[in-house]
This record gives sequence, structure tokens and C-alpha cells, in this order.
Amino acid sequence: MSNITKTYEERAAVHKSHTAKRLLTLMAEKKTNLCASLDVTTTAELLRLADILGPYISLVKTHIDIVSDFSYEGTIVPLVELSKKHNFLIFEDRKFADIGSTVKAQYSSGVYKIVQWADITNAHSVPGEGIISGLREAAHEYIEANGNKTDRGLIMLAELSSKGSLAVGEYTAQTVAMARRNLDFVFGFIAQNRMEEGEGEDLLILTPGVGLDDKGDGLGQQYRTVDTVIKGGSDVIIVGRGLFGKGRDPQAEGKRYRDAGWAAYEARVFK
Ligand code: BMP
Repeated sequence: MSNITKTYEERAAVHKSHTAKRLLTLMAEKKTNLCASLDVTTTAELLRLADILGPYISLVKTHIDIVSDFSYEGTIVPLVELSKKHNFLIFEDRKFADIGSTVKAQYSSGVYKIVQWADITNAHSVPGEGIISGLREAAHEYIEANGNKTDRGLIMLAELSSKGSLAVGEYTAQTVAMARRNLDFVFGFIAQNRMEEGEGEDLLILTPGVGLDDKGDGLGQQYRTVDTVIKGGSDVIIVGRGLFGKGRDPQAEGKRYRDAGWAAYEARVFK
């Protein structure tokens, strides 16, 4: 039986990645496969949206480097508190893309110290497999320093939603192969379709470029509907401006996308 027709609970029970297990369990318990992409430029707005959308989501996705008034105490500490209050994971959409040694430092150091607070982050495969090794080392060092009380997971960018993306064909296939050699740390992809999986493997698909009202944004983004992406094998729908764009009510949209995502998942699994 392919993962597409299994429930999140069934997959959580056997998944080898602790991070994937946590995410699948949380989605099943909370009945939501919605990830809110909170691309806003102030801490106040980030926290406001995380609090409003918290009940409807399994994951908050951040671009922490666009927050103009960022501080660890002012931004991260309350965001982590909200993640506990509402029970969601945090995914920093950092899209690492450098050599292993550099990404290791970018993940653990600097202003953002991503490894300390983001359960999940992601990387491009373009530099080669050293990028995974570098990020893994940073994750292991952090986890060890914290008494092995937490876990960290990586997802690879296998495909992009934007028009003209070069992440197609052989690039995508090689990215998938690279991920499958590193399943102790990599548990899924940013992708538009289900990717190849071997016997006993379960690589989650997290899909951006999801919108129920718009086709694009004039800057290359391309939107597909919730039904289309879930039918195609996606496990998590990532929605940004569809939830809080101009004139939208984040609470109403959060409920709407949560319901649409869950109905599409149930139709796929239980039909
Ligand atoms: P929106 O739903 O507002 O278009 O936002 C999409 C989000 O997903 C952005 O944060 C963008 O960086 C991210 N994203 C994407 O749109 N397409 C991809 O292929 C990969 C992404 O991470």
C-alpha cells in the first residue's frame, strides 16, 4: 500500500524520523494539514497571525530574515510560546544553498540561531551532499548540548512552485536520490508532486503555491488548489497570502483552508 492511501496515524506509527513522527501525529490529532506561511515584516504581525491561525494549523513557516525588528527575546521566545499554546511545529524556510561548512554556521550561529528554535528547515541540493552533512552536524551538536531532549528534521527542495523553475527532471531525481541516502535527517521534500520512495520509506511532501482564489502573484508564483495538490500526493499544504493577504480575514481563511485540506486528505485516504 502506498503512503498516499495510508492515514497520518498509520504513517506516524512506523516513521523513522522523530520530526516526521511528531508532525504526522500532530496533524492526525489536530485534524489539520495546513502550514501557515507567515511572510510578514514585523514581530507584532508575525505573533498576531500565529495566535489567530494557531488553532487551524500544524505548522508555522517563517522567513525570519524579513522581520525588520527581529530579536531572539522579542520574536523567537514568544513564537515558541505560541507554538506550545496552540500545538504547532516551526519551520524556518531558510533554503540553505552553500557548502557544508558554511551552512553549518548559518544554521547554528549569527543573529537567528535557527537550529535552536526551528523544528524543521530546508535546503537546496545544488551544492551537493555536503550541505546535508553540514546541517546534520549543527543539528546533532545542538541536540546533544540540550541533553537529547529534542529533534530536528530537514526537507530538501525537489521542485518549486514558481514559473520557469530549473528544479525539474534530472535535478529533481538527483535531489530525491540524495535525500534517500540521508533518511536519518531528511524526511521529506518541498515539491509539487509525490516523489519516488523505496519499500519502507515515507518522504513527506510539503507543497507551497496553494491558493483557492488566485492563479498567481505577478512575480512568478503559481497557485494550485488544495484538492489538486492533495490528490497529487501532497501531505502538507503551505499557504501564505491566501490566509492573510489584503482584505482577507485570517481566522475565516484559516478555517476554510484547514477544512479544505482535511476534506481532501480524507477523500484520498478513506474513499
Ligand atoms: P504565498 O502562499 O503567499 O504565495 O507564499 C508561499 C510561500 O512558500 C513563500 O514563503 C515562499 O517563499 C514559499 N515557497 C514557494 O512559494 N514556492 C516554492 O516552491 C518553495 C517555497 O518555499
